[in-house]
This record gives sequence, structure tokens and C-alpha cells, in this order.
Amino acid sequence: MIRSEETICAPATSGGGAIAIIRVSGLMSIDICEKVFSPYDKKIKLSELKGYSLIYGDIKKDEELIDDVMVSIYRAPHSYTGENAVEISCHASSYIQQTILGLLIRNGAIAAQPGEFTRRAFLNGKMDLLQAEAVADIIASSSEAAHKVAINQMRGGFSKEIDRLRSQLLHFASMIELELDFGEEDVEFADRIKLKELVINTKSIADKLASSFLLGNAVRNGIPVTITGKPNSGKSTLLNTLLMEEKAIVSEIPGTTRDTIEDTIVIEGIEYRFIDTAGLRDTTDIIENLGIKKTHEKIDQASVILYIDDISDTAESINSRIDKIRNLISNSGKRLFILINKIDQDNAGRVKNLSAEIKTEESDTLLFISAKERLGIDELKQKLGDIILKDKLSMGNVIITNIRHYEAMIRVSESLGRVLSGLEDQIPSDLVAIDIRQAIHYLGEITGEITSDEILGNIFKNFCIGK
Ligand SMILES: Nc1nc2c(ncn2[C@@H]2O[C@H](COP(=O)(O)OP(=O)(O)OP(=O)(O)O)[C@@H](O)[C@H]2O)c(=O)[nH]1
Ligand SMILES: [Mg+2]
Repeated sequence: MIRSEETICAPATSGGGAIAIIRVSGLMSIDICEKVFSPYDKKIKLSELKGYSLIYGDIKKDEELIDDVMVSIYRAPHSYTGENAVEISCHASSYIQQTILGLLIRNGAIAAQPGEFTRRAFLNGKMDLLQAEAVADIIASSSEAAHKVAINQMRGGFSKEIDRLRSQLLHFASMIELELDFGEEDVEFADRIKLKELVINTKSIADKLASSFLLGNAVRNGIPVTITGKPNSGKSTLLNTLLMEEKAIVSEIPGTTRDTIEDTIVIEGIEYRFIDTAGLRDTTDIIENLGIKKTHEKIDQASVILYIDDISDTAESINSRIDKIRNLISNSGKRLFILINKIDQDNAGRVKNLSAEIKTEESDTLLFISAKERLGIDELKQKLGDIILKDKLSMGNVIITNIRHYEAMIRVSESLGRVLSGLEDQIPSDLVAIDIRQAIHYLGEITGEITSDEILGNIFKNFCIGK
């Protein structure tokens, strides 16, 4: 029997709390539940109830009372999966849940695989693939920003954008294909100038969406912020101050931090992953060198670099170190914060001089702080938020958070690039049409209009059971 014809069941709630929900979905779900559940009102028959009924009763195993529960009935197509479905709200004991699941299985249900409810919802046309993937993101979202992009995607924001691009391209593809049908007659239904405009426009939207992945991925997983700088400049102190806990060891000995230490916090609705590293310097210490190698990796992975130096140093030496870090991150789109630390020890009025002498670029942020005394820390947090917000605004409403969409979007852009050069070189229409069809294909892959079992398997295996 095909799996989708089976009735599936699984716990839908994770541990903790007083109540748990067990979900059942499939043609036989109401009949199977009827066999294990006895309503208190003996006149009620589950199999005769309308959708959205809520019934109170007992679940018994061979006459032994297991729990008193509430049962909600859904009738196809008005359920999450689009199938007949039942939700049993029971007490959250794992014994009760396992026993109820066992009873359901004994009466004909099978255990659901990860994401199988959502997979069915997709297959039954309740949502497209983008929306299905957003469900997993919503469950995993741990900050307001991550939640916002996921909910926009679940509500179909991204899907609409893709559909719009797709239908425009479809229109032109079919015009060109119509020309081909006329063969020798040399007609042009598809206005070449308009087509070129459309392709340029669509390609630039695809490129913009693809480039939003850097931010989108960061928003979804926490924005990686790597703290680096001179040894003993106060990197670990800054980490501790930002996290408001003594996470990293602080000492006056340069080269204290060897391994990287990281933790996440949410500031103003955005999640950041702060990473403290070993300082950057030339040393013969083998272990410190391993730490420095790791620092370079963490700089690579970061969206934002907090570079820390010491107020007591000369502008000249600070500038030469900043140059080095700038070289490391040049053209990467990473944001550089230059933080001059220990201003609580500044008796010589150096802030004023240094702020004139330190060489910054337009995209840099220069701040004078005291990690130890919490001076300038609120401003640092605010500036971090400003930057992310600015990047986000320039991206518009739709942001790609998923590598699968990113890869498909890159392919869309490549296909459209070929269409453009084909139009410029006036290559035969049938070849142009092939590339347009390719772009349409990749757009369809994103929303799931075109899918394979392999793609679906990959997506849903990452879901939790019961969703
Ligand atoms: N006065 C003052 N001292 C600070 C400040 N921040 C850090 N320190 C001191 O500077 C020393 C080094 O601090 P750490 O946070 O360990 O510096 P680090 O950059 O992590 O050092 P390494 O891990 O060795 O590279 C410690 O003695 C701190 O107490 C500050 O804002 N003001
Ligand atoms: Mg340290």
C-alpha cells in the first residue's frame, strides 16, 4: 500500500508541560480513534461527527482506564494535512502518550515519519513547498527577526514573488515557442526589446534575492559576530559584558584565550552569535598559534567583526593593525567595528586625539568603550542593530534563508544570463526558449511545482516528528 493511503499518528508536542497532543491523520483516523476512545456522552459516535467537534471522554486499554482526554475532529479537506484528522489532548506523561500511540497502531494506524504531516499538507495542495519549509523555520525561530521572515514565507510572501517572476517568463517563453510553430514565416510575437527588459529585470531580482541569503541565513541562525584584536585588549571581557555572564576567562596575561568561545543573545529582536577568539599576533607558542588559526576561520564565518584595540596604544600601531584586519576581510561584505577599549583608564584625553587619527572607511564603525565598566556598550548594541536593519531594508520584504532556495536562485540567474547573451548575439529563438524554460524550471523547484521524491525526502527528513 502507498504510504499516503495509510493513517499516521505521532505526538505533536515536545516534552514538558501538563498536556500533550497526539495527532492522527488519514482516511481512517476518525474510525481508528473511535475504537480506542469512549465519549462520556454515550449518544455520541465519533464517526458521525462534523469537523471541528470537540469531545470529552476516556481512553481505555483492555478496560483499564489510561487517561481522560479531549478529542478534536477534523474533516477533509479542512485540516492541516487536508485529510481526515484527529487530535487527542491527553496528560503529558510519556507512559500515557506511548500507550495511546500503541493503541492507535494496534487499531490500524502507523507511526508518522518526521515531517510527514506537513509533507501530506504539501502533497494535498494545502501549501507550497516554500510554505512547508517555513513551518520548520517557525518552530525553530528563536528571535523576532527569524520569526518575521519565517512567518512572511509561511503566509506566501516569497511564493508570490516567485510566481510573479515565473508567470512573466512563462508568457514570453510561450510567445517564442509560438513563433517557432510558424517556422519559416519569420514572425516575432515576442517583442525582443520588451523581452530583454523583462529578463534584465527578472535577473536583477533573482540576484538580489540570492544575495539576501547572507543576511537571511544570519537572521535564521543568529548573526555571527567575531571578536578579534590585539592580545589583552579586552576581547573576553567584552564577550562577558555582552552576555552578562562570566563565560570566558579574563586575565592580565596576553594570550589567555586559546579556543574560541561563543554564545548567543537576542538584542532588540535580532539574535547574535558572539564569538570570542585568541588575539592576533605573531607568536611561537604552538597552542596559541592553533588558536590564531581558528580566529582566522571565525573571521571568515562572521558577518560582523568587532576589532578591539587598547586606548593606551599609539594611533600608528592601531592603524597598522586595522590595515591588516581590513586586508583579511576586503570585499567580503563583512562589517567592521573598530572598538578602542579601556577608556576608563584614559587620563590623558586620548579619545579626542585617537578619534581624529584612526583611519576609518565609510562602512566602518568607530567606538570608544570600556568593556569592563560597560561604557559605550549600549551604543555598540544599537549600532549593531542599525546595520542589520539597514541591510534588511535594502533587501525589501523577501529574504532568502534557505540554502536550497539560494542555490536554485543562482541557477535562475545563470539561465537568465544565458538568455540575455543569447538575445544580444541574436542566437536562434529555440535556443533562447530553452534557457527561459530552464529559469522557469528552477523557479518551479523553489515552490515545489517541480519536485522529485529525493528533494522532498531531503526537506522533510529535517522536520520533527509530529509536524
Ligand atoms: N581598565 C580596563 N581594563 C580592562 C578593560 N577590559 C579588559 N580589561 C583588562 O584587560 C586584561 C585583559 O582582558 P581580557 O578580556 O582577558 O583580554 P583579551 O583580549 O581576551 O586577552 P587574550 O585572550 O589574552 O587575547 C584584563 O586584566 C582585564 O581586566 C577595560 O575596559 N578597562
Ligand atoms: Mg581572551
